[in-house]
Amino acid sequence: MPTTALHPHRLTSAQQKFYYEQGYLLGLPPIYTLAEMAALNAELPHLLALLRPGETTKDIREWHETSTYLYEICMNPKILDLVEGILGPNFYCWASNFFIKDPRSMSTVGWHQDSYYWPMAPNNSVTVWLAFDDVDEVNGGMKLIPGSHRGGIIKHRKSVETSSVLTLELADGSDFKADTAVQFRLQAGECSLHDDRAIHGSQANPSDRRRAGLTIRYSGTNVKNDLSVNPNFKAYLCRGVDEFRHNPVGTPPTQRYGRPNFKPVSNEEAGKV
Ligand SMILES: O=C(O)CCC(=O)C(=O)O
Repeated sequence: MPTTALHPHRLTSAQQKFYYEQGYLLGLPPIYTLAEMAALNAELPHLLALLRPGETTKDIREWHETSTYLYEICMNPKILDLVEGILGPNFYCWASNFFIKDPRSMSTVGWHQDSYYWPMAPNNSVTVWLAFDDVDEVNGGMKLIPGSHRGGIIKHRKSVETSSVLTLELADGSDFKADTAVQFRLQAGECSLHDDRAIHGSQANPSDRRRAGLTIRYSGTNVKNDLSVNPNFKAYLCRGVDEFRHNPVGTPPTQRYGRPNFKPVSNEEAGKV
């Protein structure tokens, strides 16, 4: 029996080749059944209840460090099998955050490359975008420019699209061609993978359906965070060994829902870009 039949989340060589060439992967087997996803969604209000006045779901960053609810998702063996297919045997998890667009939300995500925001080197990180809802072009699903991860890191400019939840973005036409984008479509419980250099973004959600996804970031153990920019960075080894020991190691959470007592800092928030 082929290995993939026993372990459907282990990537085939064709999937790996596609990812390395295109910078993303879709069409993966579900991580959670619809019933499991419904249970996870039913728990989400407990996490949202921890937001403080003035905060939004975008402020749920790195709460996997203090919530077993999120930590267990980040360490789901099915997700780790997918990531191992890209990063190899030794990798860690270091970030998680929600991108939630409520029904009729005009909020967008401007075109960007994740690695422009991250004080990390080298570029060897994968994002898992786990759908909490069915996601498509109608409710503002993500779009990505295939192959754009091979074009280098481009200087971002201040967002002109004020609806964007990001303050920096790339310009359609001069930096890349938006009409070459692939539309991501996922059912709740499914996920996509993308490279940290791939150009991606998303439109508003004019529909009456929520569009929620959890992004989880994984890096090869060779990737080092710059603590002078992001001092509270913690690596949680997912698979293999950390033969480089570049980063502080995190302690797994013990409570179901909790929030860290720090805010992560990106290059942009530190005024480095
Ligand atoms: O959810 C979105 O629309 C964008 C997500 C994103 O920018 C990311 O995963 O880095």
